Amino acid sequence: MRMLVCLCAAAALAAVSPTLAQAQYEWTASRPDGHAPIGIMADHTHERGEFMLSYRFMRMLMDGNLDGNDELDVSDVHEDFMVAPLDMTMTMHMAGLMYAPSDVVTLLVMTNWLDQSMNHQTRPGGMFEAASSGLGDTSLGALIGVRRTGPVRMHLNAAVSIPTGSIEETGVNPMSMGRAVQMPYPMQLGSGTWDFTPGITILGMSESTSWGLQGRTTVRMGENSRGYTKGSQTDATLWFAVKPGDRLSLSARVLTRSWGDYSGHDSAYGNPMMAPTIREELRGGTRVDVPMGLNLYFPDGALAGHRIAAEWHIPVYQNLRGPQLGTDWILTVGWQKSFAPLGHH
Ligand SMILES: [Cu+2]
Repeated sequence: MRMLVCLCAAAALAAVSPTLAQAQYEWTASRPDGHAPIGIMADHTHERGEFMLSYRFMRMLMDGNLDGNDELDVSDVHEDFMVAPLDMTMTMHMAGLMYAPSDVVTLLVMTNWLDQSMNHQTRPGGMFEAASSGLGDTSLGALIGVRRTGPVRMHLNAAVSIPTGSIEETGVNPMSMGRAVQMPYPMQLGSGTWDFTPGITILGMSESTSWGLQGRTTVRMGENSRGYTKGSQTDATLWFAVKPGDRLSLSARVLTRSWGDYSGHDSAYGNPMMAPTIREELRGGTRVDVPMGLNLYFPDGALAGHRIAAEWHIPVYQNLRGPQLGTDWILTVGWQKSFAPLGHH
C-alpha cells in the first residue's frame, strides 16, 4: 500500500505540474519504447478506433525452497513435511486484444493457457512430478486516460478477472494409492474468485529516452467454490528505456511484488504435515526483480507496425513465508500489432 501511495503522489505531481517536464516533447506510441517492457500489461492506451492484438510467451522457473530470506535444503523441509517441492516450471501463453472506443477509454481482454509441472521428493527419497495444464483466468480491463497530451501521460487501470481457470486439478501421487486427488494450491490454474485490479500508470518520454511507473493491486472478491481465497497481490514497477535507433529500445526496471497468504481451506487436503504447498499460511511473500528487456518496432517495410519484445527477470530479493519455492528467473517474449481505425488507410 505504501508503494501505491507513493505512486499516487507522483501521479498527482505529474498531473498538476506540466513544468516538471523540461522539453515539450509529445509522447508517442510510434517508437520501440512507445510500449513498456513486454512483462508489463495495460501500459498504454490507444486512439479512438484503434485495436491491437498481442501474444506473449512466458516461462518461469522456481527452484529450491526459501523460508524468509534463507535457502533451505531438502532435508530441512523434510524435518516438518513428508513431501518437499524441489522445483516448478510454468509456461504461459497469453493472448490479448485491445480496442479504444474513444480517445479516453481503451478496453482490454486477456486470457492465457498454462502448462505447469512441479517436482517433489518424499522423505524416504522417492521422486515424483505433478503436472497441470489448461485455460487460466480471463481479464477484462479498462484504461482511462487522465493526462493525454504532452511528454508525460497518465491513465488509470481497472480490470476484473473472470475465474475461467480450473481449481479442480487432480493428480495421482505416491501417497494417493492410485487415486487422482486434489493437487496442491500452486498447481491450480485459477483463483476461483472474481478478482478486481485497480491501478495507475504514468509514462514519460523525451527525444531518446522514456520511463514509466505502474502500480496495481489485485483484490479477491469472496471465497471460491472450494472454500478458500487466494491472497491479494500488489505490484509496483518503475522502468527506464533508451532508444539507440528507430527500431530498438533497451530497458531496465525494478518490480516489487507482494502477495498474501490464502484464507479459508480446501478440505480435500488431509494431513497438514504432508507438504508445505497445501498450507494457506505458507503462500505469501515479497520479491524484487530487476527485469532487463528490449523492444523492436518496425516503422516501415514488410513488417510495418509489428512489435517484438523480450524481457528477462532476475530476482534480487525474496522474502517468502516458507518453505516455499523461490523464483530463479522469468522470461517473457511477445508480439504486438496495432491496427488503424476501421475505414482509415
Ligand atoms: Cu495496445
